[in-house]
Amino acid sequence: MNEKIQLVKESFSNDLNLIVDMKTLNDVRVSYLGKKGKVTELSQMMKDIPNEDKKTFGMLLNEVRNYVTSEIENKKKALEEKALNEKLEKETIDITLPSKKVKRGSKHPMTRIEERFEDIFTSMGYTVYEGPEIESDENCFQKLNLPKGHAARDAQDTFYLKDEYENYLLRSQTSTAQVRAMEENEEKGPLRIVCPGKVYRRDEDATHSHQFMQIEGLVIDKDISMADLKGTLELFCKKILGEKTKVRFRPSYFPFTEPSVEVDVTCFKCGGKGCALCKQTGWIEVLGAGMVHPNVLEMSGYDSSKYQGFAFGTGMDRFAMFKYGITDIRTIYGNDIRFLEQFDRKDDE
Ligand code: 2U9
Repeated sequence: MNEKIQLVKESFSNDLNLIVDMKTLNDVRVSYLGKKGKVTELSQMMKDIPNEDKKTFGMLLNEVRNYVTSEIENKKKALEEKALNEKLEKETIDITLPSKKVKRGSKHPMTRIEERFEDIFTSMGYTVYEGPEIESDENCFQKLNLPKGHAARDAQDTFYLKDEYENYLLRSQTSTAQVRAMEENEEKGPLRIVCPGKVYRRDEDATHSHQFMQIEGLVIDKDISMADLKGTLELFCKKILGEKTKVRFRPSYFPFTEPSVEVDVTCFKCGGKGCALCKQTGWIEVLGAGMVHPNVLEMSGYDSSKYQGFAFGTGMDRFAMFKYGITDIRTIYGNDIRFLEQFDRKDDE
């Protein structure tokens, strides 16, 4: 009987060499340890073994079962390791391959101009203050000394909301944000802010877009005079357009300022000699400004006998057009990537 066990062991040792993959491993396992397997058959013989031999037979049987089980387990582990190594070998990543080119974005010319304006004014102690684009008629016109029916409203015709929102519109100037800042200032004390942002007008041609970018400033304090306005705007023009720039102030009219001025600078193309850009005058208009009208101060709760202010405004698109030589404002908003990329890494600002 014990020889039978020895034969099963030898036969298993030979069959081990047949194992080359999981399928052959399973076949060998079933043929020894399965229901009708050779080791299982040996166990079933136990009942026919004489009692005095049972112990030795049992020991040898256990030994062979353990041997078969552990060899099959070893083979299984070896096969799994081999498969893993083959997989790793196949899936090796070549880290020396050049990567896909990442396309770099570029700053929009309007973002560049806006940041330049903000840098200059914050360096003079101004805070950037922004307001919403949908505004009330009150903030956009009435609080700026433009009551309903005022003739100057025509120049700022915009887009109006309908039905229950008919008192709301797309703001035609960022002065609405300055009005908000004045109303929010509970002490009714000093203010020094610039308000950049989108504004809307019923306008459309090469130099006017239905939507453009404005920046307006407001300074309120005691003892503010036209001299502060002139000094501030002269400094600003020199910083943004170059130290050689000369500035002149012409009388003008705005409902929200009194007196009002328009600000011209010497043409940055010809230096003031006269060319096509400045229409041979040597000067280019760049800003509107004035001393804040007492009515405007009073309507937002300021005591106009104690406080004065100056304000100014300009279209940032106009500056972008000058600075980058853009001839049609519509290209700024066309989002053609070939146009926008031209301004990438321009460090001349
Ligand atoms: C308050 C009081 C006064 C802002 C000002 C201008 C003059 C001006 C235009 C120039 C070209 C805007 O882009 S543009 O159409 N702006 O000329 N803006 S004074 O005056 C204010 C603002 C707010 C409370």
